[in-house]
Amino acid sequence: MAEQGLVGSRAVVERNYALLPPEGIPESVLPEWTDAAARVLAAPALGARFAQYLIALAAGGGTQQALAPHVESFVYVLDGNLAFDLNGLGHRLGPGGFAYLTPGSRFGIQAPTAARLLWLKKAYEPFGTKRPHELIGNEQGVAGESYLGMTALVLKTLLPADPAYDLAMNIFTFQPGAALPVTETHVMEHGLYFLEGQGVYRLGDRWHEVRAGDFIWMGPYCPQSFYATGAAPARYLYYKNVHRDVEL
Ligand code: UGY
Ligand code: MN
Repeated sequence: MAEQGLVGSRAVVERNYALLPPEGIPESVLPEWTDAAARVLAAPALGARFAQYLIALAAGGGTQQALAPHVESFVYVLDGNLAFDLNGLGHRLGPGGFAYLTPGSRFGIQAPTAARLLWLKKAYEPFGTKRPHELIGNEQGVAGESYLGMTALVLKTLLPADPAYDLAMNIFTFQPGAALPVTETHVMEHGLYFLEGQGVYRLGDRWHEVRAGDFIWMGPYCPQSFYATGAAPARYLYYKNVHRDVEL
């Protein structure tokens, strides 16, 4: 989409946040994947303490690999269907399907027809002897809850609120005109993928127009708020590091 011409772009990269519209992110080849166009949305080079990718698979594309022993991962299917093998067991993931992969997991992905997925990886931070379990689900099977009593904001938490897990993956749905009630400023990071709709996002001290397909990285203490505009609900999937004390 070249709507903003040669010198215009909504992309912003600041020390503590980034807004990356999809049209500006070139494809990367990841050697572990075949017939896959990967877009690296977040990486340590940006300031993030995790990596996140948007991967578009052609029919027959996929991967067979193992995570590093200290690395956990989350897979979310945007569209298409995947044959998904996790530590030797076969599953099918359709749109809205997700998987949490424990550190060191072996996994295989194969797309019989074209598919797109989000993939997140981070170093697992252990707490005592508690360890997370792998999980397979679909967001359609997860009940949403109204956020802070506001019925126009619905939050789905895809992973258990259990200190064995050091990350949250949530889907927020805002009815048109709904907004976060405050400007948040917190130590946790976010990797946010805009699934549907549009709105304005406050990042730092500026408001930015955002819409489906955009990615936002928010670093620690990035002031943030959101206001949904347009006629249809706005929905985003976001990562948050949780359940761990500050390391000194
Ligand atoms: O969970 C959160 O921190 C969430 N309310 N933040 C956000 O949507 N930017
Ligand atoms: Mn937040």
